[in-house]
Amino acid sequence: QAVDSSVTNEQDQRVVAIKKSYKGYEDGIRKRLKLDADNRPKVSLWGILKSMIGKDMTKMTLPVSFNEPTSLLYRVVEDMEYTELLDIAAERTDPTERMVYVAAFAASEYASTIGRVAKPFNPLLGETHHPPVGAAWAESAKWDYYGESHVKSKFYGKSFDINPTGTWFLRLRPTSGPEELYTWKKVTSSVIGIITGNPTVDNYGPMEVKNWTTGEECVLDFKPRGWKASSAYQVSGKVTDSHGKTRWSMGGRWNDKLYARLTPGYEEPVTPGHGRGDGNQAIVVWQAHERPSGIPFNLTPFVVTLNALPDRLKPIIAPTDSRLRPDQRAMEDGEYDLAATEKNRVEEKQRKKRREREAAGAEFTPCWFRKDRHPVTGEEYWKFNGEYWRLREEVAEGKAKWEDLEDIF
Ligand code: CLR
Repeated sequence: QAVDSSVTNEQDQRVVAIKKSYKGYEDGIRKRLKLDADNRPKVSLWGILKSMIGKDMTKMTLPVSFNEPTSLLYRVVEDMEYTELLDIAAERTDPTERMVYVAAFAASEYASTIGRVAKPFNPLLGETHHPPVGAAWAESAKWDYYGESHVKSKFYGKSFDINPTGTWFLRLRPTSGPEELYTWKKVTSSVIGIITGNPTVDNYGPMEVKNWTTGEECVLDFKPRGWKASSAYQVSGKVTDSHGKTRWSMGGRWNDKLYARLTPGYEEPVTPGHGRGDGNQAIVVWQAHERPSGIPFNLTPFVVTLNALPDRLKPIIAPTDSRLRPDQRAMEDGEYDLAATEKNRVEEKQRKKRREREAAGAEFTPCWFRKDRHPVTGEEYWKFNGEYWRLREEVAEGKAKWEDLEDIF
C-alpha cells in the first residue's frame, strides 16, 4: 500500500481515503444477531391498525413489537447491498451496458423488502438528520451515491402506501472515460393483505434512470401484484441509447433475478432462458442473496451487519451514531420492554430539546449536509460537506474529538 504523500493519482487517493474508513472493522463483519428466532409477541395487525385509517406513518402510535431493529436511516443504507453492480458498471466501455448495471442496482434495492412487514424506528433529530428527511452519502473508488430519503405515507385501510419523493444520484467514474451523473426516483411501496391477515410488501410503478452526461435512459416498470401469483414481483423495461433507440430489453423479478438482452432495432419482452441463440441470449445481470436461516426479523445478510458495534469501532464513531441508539439495540436483543421504555425516553428527550430550541428561537442545523441546488439537475438536494469522514479520521488517529454534536441518546 502506497503512503499518502507518494500517491499522486486521484483514483489511488480515493482508495487510500476509503481504506482509512475501514478502521474499527478489523474483527470482520457479523453474520448473526444475538437472537436466532423472532420471538416478538404476535398481535393482529388489522386489530391495531383499523382505528388509524387515513393517518400517515408518523401519526400512528404502534407498540414496539411492530418494529424491527432498524430505523429509516438503516433502510437507506440497506439499498447498498449490491454495490458490486456499480463496480461492474464502471468497468464497461459501452454506456448502454453501464446503464444496464446501474438500472439493475436501482432495482436491486427492493429485494430486501420481502418478508419485512415491520416498522423501522423513526430516526431522532440530529441522529445525523431531522426525522422526516434522511440525507445519505456513500463514496467508493469508482462511484459516489447520494440522495434524500423522504416518504409520504398513508394508511387506506386496504393498503398502507409509501411514496418516496427524493431523488437518488450516482456519480460513476468509468475506467474508460469521464465521470457521469445518473439519477432515479424510487417506486411506490405498499403493504397489502392487512385485512386478510396476510400482510405483504409490494413495490410498483415506473422507475426512470437517466444518464445526464451521455443521454442514455432506462425505464423499468414494476408491475403491481395482481390476483395471479405469477404476476408478483415482475419488472420489465428497456435501455435506450442517446438517440432514443432501444438497445437492451430488461426483465425479471425484483425479489430474485434480473436479465438483460441486446435488442438490435426491435423490442420484445425478456423471457428467461428463451434467448434466440448466438449473442442474443438473455444475460443474468443481478441475483438476490439468499436470506440466511437463524436470523430473526427476516433481515438480509447485509442488513445483519448494519447495527453491529465491534469493540474496536466504539471509540471511533460519533456519539450520534445510530449503532449507539439504546432502544434499537434492546429491540435487536429481544428485550422488548426495555426497547419500549428507551424509545419513550429518547423521544421525550427529543421533544424537550425541540421545545428548548423553539424557546430560544434557534433552528436545528444538520452537521454533515446542507441544502443546495444541484449543478446538473437544478433540483434542491442535500450536499454532503465532507466533514464527517475528515473528523472521523482525526478521531481515529487521536487528533480530535467529536464536538458540538447533540446529545440525543
Ligand atoms: C421503501 C423504500 C424507500 C424507503 C422506505 C421507507 C419506509 C419503509 C419502506 C421503504 C418499506 C416498507 C416499510 C416502510 C415503513 C413501514 C413499512 C418498511 C424501505 C412497513 C412494511 C410497514 C409495516 C406495517 C406497520 C404498520 C406495522 O426508499
